[in-house]
Amino acid sequence: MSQDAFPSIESIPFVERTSKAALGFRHYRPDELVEGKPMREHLRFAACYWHTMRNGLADPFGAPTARTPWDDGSDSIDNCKRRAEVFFEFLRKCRIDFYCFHDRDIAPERATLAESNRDLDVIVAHFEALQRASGKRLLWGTACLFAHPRYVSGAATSPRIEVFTHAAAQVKKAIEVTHRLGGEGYVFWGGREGYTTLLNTNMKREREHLGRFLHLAVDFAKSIGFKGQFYIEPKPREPSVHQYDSDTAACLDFLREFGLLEHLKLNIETNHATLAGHSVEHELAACRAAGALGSIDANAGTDHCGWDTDEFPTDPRLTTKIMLELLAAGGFTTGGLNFDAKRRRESFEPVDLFHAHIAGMDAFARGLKAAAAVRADGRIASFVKERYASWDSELGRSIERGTTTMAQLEQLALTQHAWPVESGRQEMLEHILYEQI
Ligand code: XUL
Ligand code: CO
Repeated sequence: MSQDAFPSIESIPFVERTSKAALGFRHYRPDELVEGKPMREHLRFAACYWHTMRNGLADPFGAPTARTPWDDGSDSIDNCKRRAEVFFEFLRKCRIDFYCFHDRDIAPERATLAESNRDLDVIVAHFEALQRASGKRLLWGTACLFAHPRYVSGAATSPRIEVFTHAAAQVKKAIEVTHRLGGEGYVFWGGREGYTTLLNTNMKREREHLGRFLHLAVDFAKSIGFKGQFYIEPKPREPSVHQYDSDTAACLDFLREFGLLEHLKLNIETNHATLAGHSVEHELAACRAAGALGSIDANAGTDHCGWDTDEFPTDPRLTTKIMLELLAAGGFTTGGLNFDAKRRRESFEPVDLFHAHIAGMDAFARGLKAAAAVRADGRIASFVKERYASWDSELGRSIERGTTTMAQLEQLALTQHAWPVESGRQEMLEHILYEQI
């Protein structure tokens, strides 16, 4: 296994909060118990292959800046293998237990599907060996159904049946290799499953095709005994102007409409939530209410620009809100915190990969401790409980059960002349919350 891509860095140490060490975890302690469970099991950190190993940090105005001395820039099998080794060295040194990938991140697309599959198998065998040697695990796999020009008008929602067919074959293979690597899940992010103008689009048919495509995947997974969790990842735009999986509500509606809700949970990404005009905690709460909270793509956006900037989530106020929702949902089962995040273009040195992930991991460890403290304190939860206490009455139960009619409510309302509404105390609650961080 490669040991020398980051020669000056050893396994990241655990340091005191006041330490001035350049690299060190100030909050993350994998074995520390929070609410009776080790931090590593609460957080289930994953690094993603596409940003960590394949993102050169180019932007629409400039060339890549990332320094990757281990990478010769070719798509040779040797280069793919070397990259994988460097990635596992990074996972080990940064104490990250899981990872995620797209098929085309780890092995190149060749001239034919058969050749692409053949080379993918060679690389997957290498990943298998690296996993075995390191104990690292695959959180989820996925297929890249958006980069190749054939997917210009969508994959499962392409107007061309040949493109749908190719996408199905690509997903079949991606599920197979995810299964082979013991992946705990498989993600569908819509990519180009949407449209730019209705003038050329049959929306009804495209949505039906997407529903059929997901059923094909579910049936195939069953046929090979893949028991991992399927996820759908909402995002409102980019690359399409309108995406069919635009936010949690749209995804839940889609899954229900096509009979898929029992087969898929959601993978919620912070920056996608903010692009949809929601907070990430809103999206997580919406998933929790539907019993569909699966996994999290951990990142952050910039308020001042409407793009998916995929920044590392370093703000403990953000991570505390996420962890509050996650703890309320009972924590992860198959899911985890996948850093779908890239360094800024100016953070181009290899050591910045460590700075970025450590900052994200420490922010989440801090958020976990703060969320647990908020729950132990109990004031916020009891405020919310008290706020709805009138619904715990006999009348409340009866309305909730559906055994009260509108006419009965009218009778009550005619004799009722006061509405004891109370202050929502938002500022007080925010004060309590931020005190714990
Ligand atoms: C794109 C995005 C993807 C998915 C996996 O915005 O988030 O990387 O997470 O395809
Ligand atoms: Co994502």
